[in-house]
Amino acid sequence: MGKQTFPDGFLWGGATSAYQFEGARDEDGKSRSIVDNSINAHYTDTSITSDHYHHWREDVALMKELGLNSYRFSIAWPRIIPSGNGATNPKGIKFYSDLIDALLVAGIEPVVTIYHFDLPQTLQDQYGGWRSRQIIADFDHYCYVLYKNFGDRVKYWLTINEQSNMFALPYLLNLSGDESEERVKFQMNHHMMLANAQAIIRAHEMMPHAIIGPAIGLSPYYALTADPQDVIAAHNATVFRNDFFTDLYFKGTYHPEVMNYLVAHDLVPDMEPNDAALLMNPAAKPDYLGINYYESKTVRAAPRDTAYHSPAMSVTGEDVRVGETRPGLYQEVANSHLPTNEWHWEIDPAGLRILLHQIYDRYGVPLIITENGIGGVEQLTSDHQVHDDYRIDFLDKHLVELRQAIAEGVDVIGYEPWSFMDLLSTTNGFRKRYGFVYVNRTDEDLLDLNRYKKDSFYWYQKVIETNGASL
Ligand code: BGP
Repeated sequence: MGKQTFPDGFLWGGATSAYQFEGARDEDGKSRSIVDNSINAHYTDTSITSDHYHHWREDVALMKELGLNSYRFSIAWPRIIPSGNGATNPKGIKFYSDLIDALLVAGIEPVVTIYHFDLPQTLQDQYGGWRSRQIIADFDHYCYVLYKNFGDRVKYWLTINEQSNMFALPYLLNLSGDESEERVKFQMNHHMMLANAQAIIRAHEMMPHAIIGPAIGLSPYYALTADPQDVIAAHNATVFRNDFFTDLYFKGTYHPEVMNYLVAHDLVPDMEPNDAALLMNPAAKPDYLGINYYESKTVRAAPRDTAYHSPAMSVTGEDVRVGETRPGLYQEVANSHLPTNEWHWEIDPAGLRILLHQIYDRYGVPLIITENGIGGVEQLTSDHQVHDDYRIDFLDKHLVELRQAIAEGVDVIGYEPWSFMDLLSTTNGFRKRYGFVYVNRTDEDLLDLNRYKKDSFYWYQKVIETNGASL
């Protein structure tokens, strides 16, 4: 590999998720998910979004024109098994089966997320969703259905999206974010870890050639100053926000510092005798790790008497964002060295390289960037163009750092920026756009849903064509 390019066979892609992109919320037998029911208070709902469900052929043609050789999308559990744990929906199976076939014909490798926040509401109603151990068997059955129907054609699988960020967006789990729910969150997390392990074991059994692992939202944590107390705070945040999750994935064990904290605060989840064996089963070890990277985080020491604050982002469509405080451990603060986007997310391309080194040093497994991108308010010109130079600048700088990390020895197999096409932002609706392709609609008005290529489309096309040499 020359310094100027990426490895041969590098996966160049783009990402989306079902509830943000498909629409057809109530069509062809699909039931509602918890996110369908929780995301509609402050901007448009999930009923139509980008209407990919009805435009998928055109969308795949655009992917091909862009030059993608891979595409990350998620499957909606309530479209495949509307009751959550009963009969499969043939129309749901057919939709994804046709999509996968069309992708393969176009030379695009599907990278399939099994779970991207959209738990069937029926399971939430029946037994509290992830609060209950019953979810593990139901998730296993859902995975079985996916592997049986698509395993012959899909090689790359992602189990659960952003397990760690579900702590940051408690509404995604029907939680309020209060400290009183800390125990529930750790219990849900335990169930997700078991479900993840089971999903990987089953994948390895049913699809020996598959590559499977979770996709997690991660940030490197910086100390605000060289005060050793701040440095310890950065260590603590790294342990609680990153290592805790990734250790459970790759080592099958609770990080000792987190476990001590859980014991001291009476937060240890209920566990059963076989749980440890399942988590540590060698067949449950992920083949790779998907990393969603948007920004780094900076922390300082938080005295014990500081108030607890969950890392909640308010889902109001407004620019509200409050960092996390864990008393005695760390407190998130702004980093004055970094510019921000319109929603105060800090822009830090070098942070990607730092993070990749941290994770690769710790686990030594192949990595894939499953999300990375910048959202903004955009204007379609009268001649149907979108001049998104800020996106080109953001992605260019992140790809340069990614290329550098690879040159320094980190094994990164692909890049799936968020998002291939405009879709419903989880926290800001259609006002915040992420795509290479503009979708002509707003939160208030569906307009014609036409697709228009942005400037970044042509820029990314060139990057892919030259395997990164144009950067
Ligand atoms: C990640 C999610 C995506 C997407 C992205 C952008 O956390 O996995 O689903 O939403 O963030 O965030 P937002 O839509 O809130 O701007």
